[in-house]
Amino acid sequence: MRARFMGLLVIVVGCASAPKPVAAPPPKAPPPPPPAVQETELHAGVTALAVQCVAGTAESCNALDDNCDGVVDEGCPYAADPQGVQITVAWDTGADIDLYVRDPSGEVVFYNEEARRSPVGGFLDHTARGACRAEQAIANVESAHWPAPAPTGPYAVELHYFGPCGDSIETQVTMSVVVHGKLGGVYRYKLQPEERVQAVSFELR
Ligand SMILES: [Ca+2]
Ligand SMILES: [Ca+2]
Repeated sequence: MRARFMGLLVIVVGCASAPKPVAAPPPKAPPPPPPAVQETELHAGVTALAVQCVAGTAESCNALDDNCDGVVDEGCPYAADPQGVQITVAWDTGADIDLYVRDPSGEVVFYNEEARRSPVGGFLDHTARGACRAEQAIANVESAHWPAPAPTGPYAVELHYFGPCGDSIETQVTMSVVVHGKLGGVYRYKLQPEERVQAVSFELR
């Protein structure tokens, strides 16, 4: 009886130690490239700026990539996330300029506190009133952000010269677009008092 039991034990141990075939993992597909700015349309008078930067320069909060790293205004109180989409405008007078962006959801992202996020996540991460609220740390920059992944589709960037807050004078506005840490375009336009204009539109795909 004892001998028969031992024989069964040997058979069980032999089955447990048999090597199992290991399936090779399927090859990973490379990730798709991030979307890029396509089919840009500029309003009359809007100019596209060539790259104006010097590697190693300190970055200023001015809607420009001063240090040539592809990211605009990193280190400023906005633009904390270089992924997704960032649209930044800066201007050179004490005027109160407002940024409006119609995004791929069809809704407009602007300073309205009650509509802080568009259906695709867009919001203004910095608003400003120029000399109307000169106590603001950065009073002549507005910036909009869409978290990653960058929503694809049409974007329309509109500017409004809301109030002069002092002299009513022509104001030069610089606009920049960054998509997933890559500069998609920099533009400039001279906005007249009370003017409202769809300055730049583009497709992200
Ligand atoms: Ca930079
Ligand atoms: Ca800058």
